[in-house]
Amino acid sequence: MNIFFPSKHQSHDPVFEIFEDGEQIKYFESPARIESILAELQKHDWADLRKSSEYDIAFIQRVHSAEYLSFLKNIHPQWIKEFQSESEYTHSLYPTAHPSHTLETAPKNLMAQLGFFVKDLSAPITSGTFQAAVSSANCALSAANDLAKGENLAVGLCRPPGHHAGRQSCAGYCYLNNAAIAASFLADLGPVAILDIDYHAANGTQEIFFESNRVLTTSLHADPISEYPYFAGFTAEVGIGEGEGFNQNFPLPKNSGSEVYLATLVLALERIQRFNPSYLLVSAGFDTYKNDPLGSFRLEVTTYVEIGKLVQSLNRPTMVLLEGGYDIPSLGHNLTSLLEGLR
Ligand code: SP5
Ligand code: ZN
Repeated sequence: MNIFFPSKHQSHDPVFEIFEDGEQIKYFESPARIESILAELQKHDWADLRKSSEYDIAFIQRVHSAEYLSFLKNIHPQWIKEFQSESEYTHSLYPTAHPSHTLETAPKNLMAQLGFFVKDLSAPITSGTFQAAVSSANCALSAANDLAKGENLAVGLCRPPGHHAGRQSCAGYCYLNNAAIAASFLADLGPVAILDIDYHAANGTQEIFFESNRVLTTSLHADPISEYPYFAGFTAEVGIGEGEGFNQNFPLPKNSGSEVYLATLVLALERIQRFNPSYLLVSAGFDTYKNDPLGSFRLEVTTYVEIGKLVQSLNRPTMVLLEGGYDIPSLGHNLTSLLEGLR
């Protein structure tokens, strides 16, 4: 099984994020996540580790607006040029003002653009962020290309993650929506189902395909009434227009354990089976693990084997992309467990 890793993820390494109480927290989403996973996967002969290929930016433009991509690429160098000295290359940019809901086009002013495109204080933009995000999207496209060529299982160790990124917004460690980019690529070949098993609701992925019946989006996550991303991930959000009935959320109470989790997963898989996709994309976050510092669920290492087996029972060409998961020492084991269940 090919497991693709992004070649340039290290260029994105913010120092801190800001939590509700104003405290600067050491940035949870770090390069060490990938290094730890790679170290574990190297022990398994079924894991063919490969550097991801490069793809035309046109594949990313199918999901993200030209204005947003240009913002991500240019905001940091423009800021350096206009306001800062070279010694401040390591600084990250954070929004300090947000527009009203009715503002539809991006403002010209740089600082105003930050508020327009950046939705929270967990998506700072550093000098290497754009390069790393593109590298992560290419990792997703590499896995999708394996399925297009007839492989049954492929993995993308995407970093930075993607599922909170919207068509023109970054948030929650996410800048480009890797899953949506890969799904758009595969949707030319047949219907695609996305199953998101990160602890947090897949609000970006949901937004991008909300009006589509070509890509079914499903997500199991902590109830957004009390957990990030707060404003989306509720059961009433089912899609609109042609997409009505093609988004399904499965919120679970805080502190949920393996039993309720697996029972709910069966419901999501039933919906996917009814959709009868040609391809299945699993957005896999491991912040559902019992030791995760950001999540409250209590999944065990063995739960991921069960998840893998249940997903495998759909018997579809399947790609797995990394989303969240912040207990770094357990990440490799948990991913390995999921993949062993899927094999
Ligand atoms: C990809 C992914 O897993 N992104 C998750 C982003 C979560 N950001 C949470 C920010 C708010 C954290 N509040 C914690 C309060 C602790 N008392
Ligand atoms: Zn998450």
